[in-house]
Amino acid sequence: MSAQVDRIKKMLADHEAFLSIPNQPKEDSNGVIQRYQNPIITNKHTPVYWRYDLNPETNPLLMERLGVNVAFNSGAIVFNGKICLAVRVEGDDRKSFFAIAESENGIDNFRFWDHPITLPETDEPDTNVYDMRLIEHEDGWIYGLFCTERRAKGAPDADQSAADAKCGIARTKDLVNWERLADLDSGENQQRNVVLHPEFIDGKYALYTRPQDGFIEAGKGGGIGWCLIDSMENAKTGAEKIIDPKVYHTIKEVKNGQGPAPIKTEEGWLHLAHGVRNTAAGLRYVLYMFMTSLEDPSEVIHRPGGHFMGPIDEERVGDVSNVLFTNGWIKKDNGEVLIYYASSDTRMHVATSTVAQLIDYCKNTPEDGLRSAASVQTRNKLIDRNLEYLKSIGLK
Ligand code: M1P
Repeated sequence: MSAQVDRIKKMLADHEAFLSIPNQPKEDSNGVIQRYQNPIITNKHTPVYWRYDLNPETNPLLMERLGVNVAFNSGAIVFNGKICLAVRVEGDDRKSFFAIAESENGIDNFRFWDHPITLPETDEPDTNVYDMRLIEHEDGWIYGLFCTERRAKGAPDADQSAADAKCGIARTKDLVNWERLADLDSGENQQRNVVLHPEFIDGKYALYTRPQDGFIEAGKGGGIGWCLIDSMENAKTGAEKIIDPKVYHTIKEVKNGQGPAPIKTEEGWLHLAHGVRNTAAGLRYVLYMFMTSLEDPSEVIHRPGGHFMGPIDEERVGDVSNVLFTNGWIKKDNGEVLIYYASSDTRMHVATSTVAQLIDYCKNTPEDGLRSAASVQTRNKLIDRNLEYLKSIGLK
């Protein structure tokens, strides 16, 4: 008995030491964002008492009972002065659930709250829920919009992987007690990456959508959509307007999706999204940005070309390799922006930037010219300006 208690003490102490490791910025930066050395949340950050049965009577060998496979795609919010992430935790049974992890500085020392979120179900139980966006709406609620998947209606017995995907909606005031609302009725069975705009538009709620016919096939969809709805209760989309389409031979040729809710700035709304392209090695997911107008958030005013962040180094490898995905970021009062992103459907990272840097990036990164010749032209303009400048300061 006491030997078991000693082992538990050591496990808890080792875990505490692991959670307390400080996270330092990586040495290099492109001047737009600053990556950090360590992932901020992994499966190993989940509490020991979520995974082990600690009672010697029921687990004399102190073996792990309920493994956690990965911890990734997290929504983000400042709550009671702490940075809180609604982490997508996936057990070894492949079911995802949401759990809040909090940190003082948003860079390290993330700790999970004692229990995962108990998310109420609708009359049609979810098989799997994932990728919650946390949105503090001006109506006073914190909304959690997420994807709910159930086995595809009418799928033949032989096909046990086809899924219908809808936008699930829940709301809370304290991140503990959640009220589940009806799933978004968009007349579609492939609706992922739905995000609520934080402000009313013409007295209505505004949603970023992603209408598709299948996991890959866009069909009549194909891009980030926008629609206004009267209420979040029994929410129903009307006409969806595509505001940011997928485009041939770009970083979003296969599909794209809004990341977190956009950040309001004096010069427009900053948007972070993911774009997907096809490769011989499978799909590649990168992050990209754009800006929309303050007067009309469905009007794109800046469209920087190419990816904002792509998977690098250890980020490239995981359960679904070559993927960066984001559904959370935070603007601090001092203008700093904490960008929460997951790599390869396995772990969470943070990168930092500022509102000023992100606006500069969006305004001054040339648009994708959509042809190799146009790309060379754009690059030559930069080279010529630089050579002239270097000569003027005697360095060429
Ligand atoms: O595996 C990569 C991502 O695939 C899906 O994103 P999308 O719907 O844009 O293709 C989601 O399942 C997401 O969770 C996952 O990270």
